[in-house]
Amino acid sequence: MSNRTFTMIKPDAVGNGHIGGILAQINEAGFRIVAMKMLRLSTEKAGEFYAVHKERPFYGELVEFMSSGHIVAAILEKDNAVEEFRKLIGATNPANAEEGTIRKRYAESIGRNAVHGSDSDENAAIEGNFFFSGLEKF
Ligand code: FUP
Repeated sequence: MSNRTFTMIKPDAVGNGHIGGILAQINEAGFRIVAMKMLRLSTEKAGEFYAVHKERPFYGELVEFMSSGHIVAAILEKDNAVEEFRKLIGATNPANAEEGTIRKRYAESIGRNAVHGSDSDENAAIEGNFFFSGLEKF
């Protein structure tokens, strides 16, 4: 069990003005921000990040969406961070997400679903290192 996870606030939520609301909910849930930045991914970099989904039918749309506007990337810390954060964000499809979860509150659809959360400790480390150097983590 690791105490770190990686998240992105996706272009739909950034564009709809929900950075502040989502960060407040993350703070209230007891996560510490280890690293954070706002940036726009190129289609190439978005494709690289989601390479595990390359063969899935939604890959092209996912890459296009994730490079369509700015995102906020962050590394978060809390005991059992990966599992705790996935509980906080709710199901991939907001229609199935529990009341009060970030996706229930802010996501538009399964594709435009407001936030990313790592699905394992191993991926949390890989994804955090994709965006942040050692000098950018506190
Ligand atoms: P999650 O771990 O909850 O982010 O979900 P997945 O890893 O299964 O999917 C990664 C991203 O692909 C989702 F955030 C949104 C997108 N996706 C779709 O657009 N359509 C789908 O049917 C499934 C996922």
